[in-house]
Amino acid sequence: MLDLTGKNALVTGIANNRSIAWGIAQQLHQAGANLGITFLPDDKGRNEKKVAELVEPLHPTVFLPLDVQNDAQVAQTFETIQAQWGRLDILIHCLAFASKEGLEGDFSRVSRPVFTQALEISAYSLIALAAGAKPLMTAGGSIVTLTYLGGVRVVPNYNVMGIAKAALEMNVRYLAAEMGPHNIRVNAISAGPIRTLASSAIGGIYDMIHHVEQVAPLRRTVTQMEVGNAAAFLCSDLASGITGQVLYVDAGYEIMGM
Ligand code: NAD
Ligand code: IMJ
Repeated sequence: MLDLTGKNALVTGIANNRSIAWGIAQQLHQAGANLGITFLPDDKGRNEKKVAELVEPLHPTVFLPLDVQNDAQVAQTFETIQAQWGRLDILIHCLAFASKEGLEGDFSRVSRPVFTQALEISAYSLIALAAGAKPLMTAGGSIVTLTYLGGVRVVPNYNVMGIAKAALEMNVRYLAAEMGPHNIRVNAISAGPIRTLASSAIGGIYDMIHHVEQVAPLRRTVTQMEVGNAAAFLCSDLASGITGQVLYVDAGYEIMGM
């Protein structure tokens, strides 16, 4: 049985009810985990209000602002967890960002600042959060991040995010090697395309989703809940022998060559 009772789980990346992180948070809650939720703060506090209302039914015992570009907020997150929970068991990294110019046009035109920001937010942040989590995962732990096929194959317009996901997937392997002796497992889920804030803003996304529906072995896309189920599995003792892996939750699309 998938049981996360008594486990403390920190979930990043919830923006709204379409977020993949929202699907993951619901499945972790259903499996009995105690939740901490972070939100990306904005000037008017709108995000905080929206995310607070959304997650209220899951009764999070920690609720914190976290912009991964802000070192003080990263440090504060783990100080609060240390003080409130004493121990962390699960970390969900479910966030990415590239400036729009980095997601269209000729890849070779990507500027240094666009490249640097995409890599910092989407890939470096996993290292920063894993480093903060490590000393709190005193009974072992599980870290899960979200990646996409565009990090290993060329997907139109994914451009700079493809490089960020390639770096993220390699981060998973180096972190898994470092943290394995502490019984901390680090894995990624490579999700197929899902309609979220991050994907709906992309030109041609509906055609790409339609293509997956025609070609993937299951002839459909996947849901946030299916990704959430895979994340709950990876965080549970059922996955105690799995680390450093990229698990495709994509209706089988990745195996197809034609
Ligand atoms: P989303 O827009 O709901 O989530 C992205 C999250 O990133 C938001 O909550 C946003 O607040 C957060 N974020 C951006 N910059 C941040 C920063 N500086 N600090 C902290 N948080 C920040 O979209 P989503 O599709 O749920 O994306 C979640 C993850 O899933 C991303 O890593 C994305 O690459 C990955 N993914 C998405 C798909 C898809 O098709 N939607 C497929 C595969 C992988
Ligand atoms: C993103 C771009 C191009 C093709 C894409 C995507 N496909 C999919 C996505 C086919 C599925 C969504 N995805 C996997 C992402 O990781 C998206 C990341 C992202 C999205 C935005 C949009 C708004 C913005 N910046 C972004 N940064 C990262 O301003």
